[in-house]
Amino acid sequence: MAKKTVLSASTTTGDLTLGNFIGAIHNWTQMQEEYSCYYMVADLHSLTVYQDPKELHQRCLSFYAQYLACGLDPQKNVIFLQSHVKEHAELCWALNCITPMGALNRMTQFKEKSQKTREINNGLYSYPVLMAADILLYQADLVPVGEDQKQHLELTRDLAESFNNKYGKAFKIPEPFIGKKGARVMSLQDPTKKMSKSDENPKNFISIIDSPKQITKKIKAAVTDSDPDAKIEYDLKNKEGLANLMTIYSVLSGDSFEKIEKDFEGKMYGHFKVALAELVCSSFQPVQESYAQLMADEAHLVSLMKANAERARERAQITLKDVYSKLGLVL
Ligand code: ATP
Ligand code: LTN
Repeated sequence: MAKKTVLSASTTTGDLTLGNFIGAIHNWTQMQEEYSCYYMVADLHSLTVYQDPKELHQRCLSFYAQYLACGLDPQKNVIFLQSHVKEHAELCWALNCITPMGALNRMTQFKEKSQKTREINNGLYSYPVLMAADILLYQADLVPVGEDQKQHLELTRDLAESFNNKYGKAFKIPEPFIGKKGARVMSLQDPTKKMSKSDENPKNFISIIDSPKQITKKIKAAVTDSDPDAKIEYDLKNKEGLANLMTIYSVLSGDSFEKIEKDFEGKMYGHFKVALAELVCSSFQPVQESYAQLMADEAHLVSLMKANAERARERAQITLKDVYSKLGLVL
């Protein structure tokens, strides 16, 4: 039987965080053995918020290297930059023309992001349509994402069904794949808010390329609660800061919450934080070593990008041709 197809992506804003790693990339690396995977650097999506051109250029290279450093294999998977496959923008336009404005008005990420931005552009508004194009171009069966992307996935499914009903079946209906643990890693300073790589305050997130010193400092300063006993217990309602740190510990170590509670019985928050910092640093050490090596050979990185983009385009062109033909355009 043919392997199922997986597609996922991250936008080129900031550097990948511990939240992206646990909520997304960790699952991506596990899926690459079993599925036919497309992992994309969503550089076009990042343009919805102003990016300094020089910084963006550098960040695209850096992001590609961060994907590979996290263990994604460019021979086993297709790992590419969105802007290298022009079919994304073309399918996005076709989908824009069947997207009800009302559906976009309901997108919570747009509502949140537009509150933070002074100039709201059309790209930010139609961002979920480009995301739908990313997924549908490759006929993805599964889309591994964090919880924040669930609503965008639902829109993708609605658009695919709507097109299939109007013009004939062109798209597979994708399913979201949301991990059981760590699908929503929270900010270190405000555990009611999602950890986000574009956060203005770097104390809120840990980047996968932060130095061990920075990682330790940020974890030690993470907000917990005022329990006088500082008991290590998983209590999402009353101890959300600690629950977040325990979730990170659990995903990275593979230990259950019960085991963590037992191992840290009688210990205080400070002790747990030191152990967590050591675990995060040791998990990121091989990633950081590999990242440094990859960034030292830009020509090699670019040649990998180009070869992978060619493979992505081969698949994307098939879907786009079919869509254009179903729409009645002259091929
Ligand atoms: P930005 O701050 O620019 O919105 P982000 O940190 O939210 O960035 P994205 O590029 O939007 O990251 O997301 C990449 C992937 O990581 C997506 O699958 C998303 O669901 C997942 N993800 C993002 N933040 C978290 C988080 N805090 N916890 C778990 N998964 C996350
Ligand atoms: N919008 C996503 C990034 C993204 C994506 C995709 C995720 C762009 N295209 C396709 C999955 C599939 C986000 O995480 N902000």
